[in-house]
Amino acid sequence: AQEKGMDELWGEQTINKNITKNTDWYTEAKFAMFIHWGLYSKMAGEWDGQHYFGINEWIMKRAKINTKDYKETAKTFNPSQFDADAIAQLAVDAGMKYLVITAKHHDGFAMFDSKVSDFTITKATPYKKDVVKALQKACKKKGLKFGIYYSQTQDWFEKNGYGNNWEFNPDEADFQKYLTEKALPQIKELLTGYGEIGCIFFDTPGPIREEQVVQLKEMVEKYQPNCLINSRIGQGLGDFTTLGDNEIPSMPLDGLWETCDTHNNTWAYSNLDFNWKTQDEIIHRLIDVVSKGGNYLFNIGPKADGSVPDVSAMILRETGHWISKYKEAIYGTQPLYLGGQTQFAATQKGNKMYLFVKEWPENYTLNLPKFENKTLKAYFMDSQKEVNVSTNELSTVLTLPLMKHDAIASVIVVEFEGT
Ligand code: FHN
Repeated sequence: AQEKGMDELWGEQTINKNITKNTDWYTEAKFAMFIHWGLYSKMAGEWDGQHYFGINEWIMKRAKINTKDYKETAKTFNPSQFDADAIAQLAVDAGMKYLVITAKHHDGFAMFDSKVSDFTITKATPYKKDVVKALQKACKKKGLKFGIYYSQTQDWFEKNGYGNNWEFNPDEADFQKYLTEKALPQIKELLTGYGEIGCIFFDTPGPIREEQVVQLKEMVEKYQPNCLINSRIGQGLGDFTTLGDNEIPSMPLDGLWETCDTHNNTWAYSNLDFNWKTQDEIIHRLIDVVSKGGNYLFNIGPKADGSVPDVSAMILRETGHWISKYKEAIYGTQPLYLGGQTQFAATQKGNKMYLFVKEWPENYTLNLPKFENKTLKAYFMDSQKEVNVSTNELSTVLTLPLMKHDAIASVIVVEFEGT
C-alpha cells in the first residue's frame, strides 16, 4: 500500500557521535513508551466499508481519503476515556522511563493546541483539550521524561507537505513553504509550551534537503539545547539512531540508539489486529536490545475513546512485574556481547555481569567465554541461590539446576574480582 520502501523513507541512519548534550538519562532508561494516537485511531482499520489490514495510521493514504472527508471525522473524535495520568502510570508500571507521543503524524492532525493550523484536537473536535499537554504534565508528575513524535516531511493534509498525491499535485508542492509555515512553527510551539522535551522523534526524512534538516535541528537546539534528536531527522544530524521499525540489530551498535517496536502489527489502534506480542516476547526483545546497548521504545495504540486496549495494558503490566524483580540488571547497565546466540544475553555494571538465560540448556551447562577477571561467585538474582561457576582453559562454566529458575528468563549474577 505504501509507494516508497521504508528504507527510502527512513533515509540516513547515521548520527553525530560528538554529542555535548546530557545523555545520561537516555542511556540509563532502556525501556520507554511510544504512543501512536490520532484521528486514524477512530477509523481503526476500516473506511467506507473496506478493511485495511496492517498499519492503520496510514489509512488516510491507503484509502486515499481526501482532506475534507478526513477532517469531517474530527467532528466526532471525542476521547472521553482519555486519562493522561492512567497512561503515564501504565508506563511506570511497565517499567518504562520515558514516553513519546505522536504530536502530529503524517495525516497532519495536531494532537495539541497549535496556533498555526485549524486542524487540531483543540479546534476541530468536540473534545477541544490538548492531550499532548495533559500527557506532558502527567509524565512530569510521575517522573517520566517526555518526548514528542513529529512528522516533519509527510503531511497529507497540506498541499505543500510531502506525501498526498491523490488530492494534490506533488510537482506543485512548495515544501519549504510548508516547512516555514507549519512544521517549524509547530515544532517551536511544542518546544516552548510543553516543559522539558527529552527527545524528539522525527520520521520518514525522505527527500528533505540538508539545509532544511539544519533548519529543524537549529530550531530544536535553540529552544531546548539538551533535547535529543533521532536519526530520522535525516542527513546524519541526529543524536541517536532509530533503527528500522521493529528492527533489533544482530550485534551491539556504537553511539546512542533505539529499537521502536509495535505491540501488534500496527502502530495505531486497529479493530483488525489482535496479534499482541506476549509478555515473554516483549521481555526477550527488551533483553536482546539492552544487551546490545540500545533502548527499547515500545508502542501502544490507544483507541479513539482514549483508552488503552485492555489486553495491551494487561500484558505491559505483567512485563513490568517481571522487570521490577530484575531492575538492577537492566537500568543503567552497559551491554556485554557474548556472541550471537539466542539462548542467553548479558549486561554489566561495576564488577557484576547479569546473565539472562532465555532458553534452558539441555545439559544444564552454560559455557561462557573465559573472562580476564577472576569470578568470585554466581547466584540467581531473585532468590540469591548459588550457581556453581568454574573456569577451564577455554571457558567460564556455569552449572545450572535441572529446572528453569524463572519461566520467562532466569537472571544470574556473576561477580568478578575487580571491575
Ligand atoms: O510511517 C511511519 C509509521 O506510520 C510509524 O509512525 C513508524 C514508527 O517508527 N514510522 C514510520 C515508518 O517508519
